[in-house]
Amino acid sequence: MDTAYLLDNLKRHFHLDPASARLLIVGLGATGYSIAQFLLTTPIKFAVIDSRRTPPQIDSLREQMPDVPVFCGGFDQSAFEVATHLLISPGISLNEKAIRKAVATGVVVLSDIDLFACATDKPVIAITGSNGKSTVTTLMGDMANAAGVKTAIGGNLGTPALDLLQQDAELYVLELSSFQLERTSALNARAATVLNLSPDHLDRHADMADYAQQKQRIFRGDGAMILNADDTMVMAMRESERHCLTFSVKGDADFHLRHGDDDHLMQGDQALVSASELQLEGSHNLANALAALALGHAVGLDMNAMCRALKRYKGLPHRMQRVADVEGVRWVNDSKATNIGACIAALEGYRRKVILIAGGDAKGADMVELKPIVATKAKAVILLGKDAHLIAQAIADSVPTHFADNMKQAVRIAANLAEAGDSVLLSPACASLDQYKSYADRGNQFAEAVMELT
Ligand code: UMA
Ligand code: ADP
Repeated sequence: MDTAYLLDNLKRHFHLDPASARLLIVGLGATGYSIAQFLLTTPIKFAVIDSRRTPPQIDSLREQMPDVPVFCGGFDQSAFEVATHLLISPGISLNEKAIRKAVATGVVVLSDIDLFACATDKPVIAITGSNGKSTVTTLMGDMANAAGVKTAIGGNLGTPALDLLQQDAELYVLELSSFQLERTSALNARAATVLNLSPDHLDRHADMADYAQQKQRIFRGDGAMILNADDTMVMAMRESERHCLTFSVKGDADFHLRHGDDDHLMQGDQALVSASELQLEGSHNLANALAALALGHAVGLDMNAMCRALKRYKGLPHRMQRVADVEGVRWVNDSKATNIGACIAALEGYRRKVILIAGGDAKGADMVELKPIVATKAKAVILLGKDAHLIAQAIADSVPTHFADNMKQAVRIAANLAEAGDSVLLSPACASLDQYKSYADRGNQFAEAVMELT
């Protein structure tokens, strides 16, 4: 890494003078630890604080960096009082009292993504949206590598952005959450997209307008804006003086679909690839494919190579993943549907009515939005988790509803209801953490319960 380049950028963006700055890393999870490792290679002084008694990375930190001051078990105001800059992990709300107090006294907030942006001059493709981020990020990575550009992918996807710098890539593809964007101001992506917007994380954001505003921060700078022409909230972000490319599965756009017996993905009037050649299911995935093609085009990737990678791309587990066909019933795991938008997209993809397993932590969303699609696409709904009764109230009378205590029971109820030719879809519209370790754990428990039927 070019330290002089980094320090110059940090001075310009954040008035950060390495001689006098005292950084406080707030949070010692994956992000906080990646920041500590990164700062250790610079002359900048820092300390770490975490509200948990034993944060996930505490042992590694104490072993690798014994001289770094660490405060655990609460946000001690005195640690904040000596800080000039706060590097706040995405899992921590900016509304924390200690943070608000520090900000009120002029302490500067920045993120790991800011450090990343200040450290590299390589092009970045940045991807956000309520749904499809991980799919587009991984697909984009495959496409860019297929086009012969050494590419590293990460961010909200899993590998913290700063860890990617070790890969010395020619192009970085970052998946970014609203929490990461909320505290990021120095990123100037070569191409960026907000894939779509539907209610999510409203337990942390004040309202939908605030959530959208944080997502919009991905467009800071002067790179290409890739916009979903089918989403009015996203289109409202368009800046007329910027290079913009649009994508649509419904109408006209720079990257669109030509409908026919076999839909074609198009760039203008040029057919790129037919939908039947793809291994991805559902029209939402055609939108994702068009978005990735537009992003890649904006940074100059070879179109043929991108289309080859698209045809090979199999999708990610726990997203509309076929688990098994048992006695003529198809079981589909869409456990990653952690919000209403993803569940709606899943149901929209079905021609016949399905048996839906849903529920978990609704994260403050108004579940009434599910009612119309459930009424037309579900023949029964099985609900579990913290907000099961809230969802039942929201979809009242639209469809027969059952309650289950756990996934095994939900699968058994579904098996009793299902007839040959039916599909049973786990697409919870909720986060999993009230009952499971993660959405993957929830999906795995679903798959295991289905396997027990065979
Ligand atoms: N926490 C505390 N006290 C602290 C610090 C954290 O209680 O002092 C809690 C948080 O409330 C949260 C958990 O610890 O429940 C993890 O928070 P974190 O900020 O330490 O998270 P990291 O381990 O750094 O992981 C984060 C992203 N996690 C979140 O935004 C919650 C990961 O996205 C991301 O992969 C990682 O950085 C690398 O960039 C995960 C995620 O769930 C997959 N993201 C949400 C989503 O996709 O919906 C936004
Ligand atoms: P994210 O990283 O934004 O959570 P994923 O690619 O992991 O997105 O997909 C999460 C969920 O959203 C899955 O249930 C998937 O089927 C659904 N999904 C994927 N792309 C879209 C899209 N463009 N619109 C709506 N739902 C989508």
